Amino acid sequence: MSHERTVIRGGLVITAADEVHADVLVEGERVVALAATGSPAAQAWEAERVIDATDCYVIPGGVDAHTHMELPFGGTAASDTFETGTRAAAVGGTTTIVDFAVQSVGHSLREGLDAWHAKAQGRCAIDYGFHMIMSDVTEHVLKEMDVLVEEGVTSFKLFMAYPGVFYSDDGRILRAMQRSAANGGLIMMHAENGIAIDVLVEQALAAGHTDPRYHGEVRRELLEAEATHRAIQLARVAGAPLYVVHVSCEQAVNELAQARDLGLNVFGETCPQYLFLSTDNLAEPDFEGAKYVCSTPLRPKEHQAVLWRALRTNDLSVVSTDHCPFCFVGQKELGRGDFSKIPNGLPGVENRMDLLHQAVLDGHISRRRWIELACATPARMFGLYPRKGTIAPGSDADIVIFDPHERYVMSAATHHMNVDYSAYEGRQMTGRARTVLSRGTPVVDAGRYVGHAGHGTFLPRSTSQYLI
Ligand code: DUC
Ligand code: ZN
Ligand code: ZN
Repeated sequence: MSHERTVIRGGLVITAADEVHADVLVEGERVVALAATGSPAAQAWEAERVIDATDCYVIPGGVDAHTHMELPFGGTAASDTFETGTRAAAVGGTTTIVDFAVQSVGHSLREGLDAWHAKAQGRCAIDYGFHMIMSDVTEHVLKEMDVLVEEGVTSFKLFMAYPGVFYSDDGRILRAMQRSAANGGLIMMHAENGIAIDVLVEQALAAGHTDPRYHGEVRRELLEAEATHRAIQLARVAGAPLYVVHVSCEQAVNELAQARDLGLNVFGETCPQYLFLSTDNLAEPDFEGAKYVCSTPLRPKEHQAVLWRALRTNDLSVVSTDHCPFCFVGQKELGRGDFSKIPNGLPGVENRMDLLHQAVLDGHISRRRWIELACATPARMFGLYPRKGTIAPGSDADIVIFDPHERYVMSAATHHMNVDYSAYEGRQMTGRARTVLSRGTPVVDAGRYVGHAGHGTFLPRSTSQYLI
């Protein structure tokens, strides 16, 4: 292993805990020391590589705990591979993803996990871990959960939506929660009542309501709130913690807030699309709304203020992307004339850190909360802290030199994600990653990708550190 030294001089180091003007010393793949800029200790450091971070922030690399590279869905597959998706993540200042391996119905967790290892190995630009999607909770699968926890796949996603595909009924959910209560795994829940939604889909199509905006109408807020409530009660019965993914609306936030007020270990995640986009986008004419079809769906913009408040009060504690891109041409178009055939998902892995910085500028969250939501808490929640999610002696040198003044316009013409549109096309941004280190190696320099496929390694994770 290389013991090359890098020193990052003159920046404002921001972690979830502190903001300090400090220089950072990196040796090989790790951070070894921080010292006040200009102090004798910092001045004495010598290094092969010196990075000038004057007027910049020095922040931990982003941890995106919810991505779906190459996910097979709706007869097609997400358009970013592990190679293109992790490259885009790096350019956007994210140095760790936790993606979802998928168990198919009738197959074991092992088969699903092996398949996802094969897709990712040797292809990633940054480090990656896996959660496991469970689509078929049998006695054998419950036993496999214990083995996966031992292997560092310590979180499991269940779906109350998508009957016939990923769906688990309440009995299967309860069994998986009981198992996770015993083995330390964390259950992640897609909380929407898919059985009821499918009735509304059928009725909408029969009434001739085929446009993308009906996707938002049938996936009712109440059906997200109801499923969130039910998931919380099942977790209580099982004595298990619960992490609810992609929370989109006020009614679901209220369920989480109530549970947390009772002191339950229930956590919520939201995503930039629910904070910055709305049903106005889903209603865009000429089928353009299909670009914004994801589940849970976008909501009327009144919900955004509720989500921001919940991010401040910690009723929501993580922002990840649910990155699941499908090209407009040839993929989203599968649903022309039938919104239920539009593949569900939005691109965003490249945009999250910058959008949340925009939220700092807009006064929604503080700089430290930005880092907490995007780096530290996801690392803790999924057993990666303090290796990831902070800048401290002993941590991996996953570091972003972030220029908070640089202006640019988000656009599909310039982004690195393998998708033919941007959900944020034309948005004026202030602040972006200038240099990105992944375990001490530059993967982005002057905003340009300089890494390589295969640099990223698989991260076996410990169990959730949510209680810490
Ligand atoms: N939601 C999406 O939008 N895409 C993939 C899976 C999901 O739950
Ligand atoms: Zn989901
Ligand atoms: Zn997802």
